[in-house]
Amino acid sequence: MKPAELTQSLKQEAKRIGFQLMGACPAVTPTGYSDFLKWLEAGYAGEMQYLQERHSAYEHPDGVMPGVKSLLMLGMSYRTADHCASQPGYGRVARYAWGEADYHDLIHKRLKQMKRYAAELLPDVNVRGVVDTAPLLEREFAQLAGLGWRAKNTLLINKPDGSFYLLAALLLDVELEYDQPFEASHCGTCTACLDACPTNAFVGPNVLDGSKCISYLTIEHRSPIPVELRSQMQDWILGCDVCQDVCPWNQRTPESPHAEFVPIDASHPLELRGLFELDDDQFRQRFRKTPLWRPKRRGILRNAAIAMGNQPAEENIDALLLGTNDEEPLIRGAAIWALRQHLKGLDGIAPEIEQRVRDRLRQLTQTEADLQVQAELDGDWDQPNEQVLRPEV
Ligand code: B12
Ligand code: SF4
Ligand code: SF4
Repeated sequence: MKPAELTQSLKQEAKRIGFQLMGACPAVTPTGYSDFLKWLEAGYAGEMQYLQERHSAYEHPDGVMPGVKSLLMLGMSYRTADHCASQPGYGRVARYAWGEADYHDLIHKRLKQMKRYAAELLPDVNVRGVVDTAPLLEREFAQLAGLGWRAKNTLLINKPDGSFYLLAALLLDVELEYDQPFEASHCGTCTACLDACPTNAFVGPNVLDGSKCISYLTIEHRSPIPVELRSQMQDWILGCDVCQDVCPWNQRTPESPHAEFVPIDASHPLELRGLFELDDDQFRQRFRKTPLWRPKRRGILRNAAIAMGNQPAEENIDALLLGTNDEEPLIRGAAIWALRQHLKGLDGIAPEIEQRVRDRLRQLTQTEADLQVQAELDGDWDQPNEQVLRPEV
């Protein structure tokens, strides 16, 4: 089968099974590889060791599949509804995670279909489908395959359909008919994404300090969130959409045809207080198949406490007090921080409730054994005459 005919058939099949963007490019060393190494060197990957550990595999797609000659780059649209206004006790979840299913499962299922289809066309072909986790700069290959440009917010934007697309790649050991790379940038003089980022995570246009991005902090970062970034995280508890929501190219993007991305009420936004009542098993049962499973119970409850600390309300306090009792130190620490934010930020808090909070914090200074959690109790509690007793450790 000739490359042009094969490519055409593969693209048609990809469209039929639910991808909206498709383009082909050769398997080459990505031009951004040396910048990728600089990016790692600068520490912008934070705790994402998996990027550093496989840095040499990014040099060429044969680090993902030996013998690869071509890539069919694919995009799946996930835009459905819009974000709801935030309110105390609720946390915002990034759009890609609103539905019931994890997009990796959705896409993998279709990549397997593509693999079977390619084998029907060419029985000896070697094919591998990847999404997200392989050492491949997906946005760079998507640009090479003509799907759009890498924008100032570092994401791939399609003209005219915007950036609410998830990317995937089908690697093949045969030649395809290649699309023209997308050479132009359509960001122009706009800097809306750079200006709007809540944590100031952009070092400059096209360069993101991943370790400051809310998406990283809420999903990938496993330790306590750096204190200086907590207030800036607003009410995001999984991912962040700010640098895409403000983008002019995303104002009229088509709706995703995939029902799996339509928000289930519970995640749009997510009610936070009830989460503190779920034990490990209950949490697993509720979230195991959803994108909220990735940070696990400890990550989601840490994020929930921080979101509540950023929007103080008397009704949060019982849940946060429960959090200070949790077996998981990460959750106890975040709940303590959030309660302290309530003491600072809640006007007109009922005196008996304030007393309960202070009593609990004081009690914890006597009993808390974990050093990181103890550190959350350090310092004054914004009460000039407060006597905080520290245990002798
Ligand atoms: C690690 C990762 C992250 C990290 C780092 C993000 C990043 N921008 O790299 C974190 C956790 C922060 C993240 C967040 C998000 N992610 Co993410 N992420 C990835 C992943 C797995 C790897 C990306 C990677 O290799 N980054 C490494 C850096 C080096 O890449 P880079 O930004 O392109 O870096 C270039 C520039 O810095 C540049 N550069 C130019 N000049 C200079 C100069 C210097 C000195 C330096 C240092 C660099 C430099 O060169 C570098 C190489 O090209 C990809 C999937 C994949 N395998 O590609 C998904 C992916 C990029 N993520 C995706 C999404 C959807 C998101 C979020 C929107 C999720 C959310 N809603 O919360 C946010 C968006 C944040 C943002 N503005 O980027 C999609 C993007 C789809 C699209 N349309 O572009 C991808 C492709 C996943 C997928 N399969 O669809 N993500
Ligand atoms: S996802 Fe949010 S925190 Fe991350 S770069 Fe974009 S605006 Fe900033
Ligand atoms: S907001 Fe403006 S600068 Fe940022 S990606 Fe969109 S067009 Fe480019």
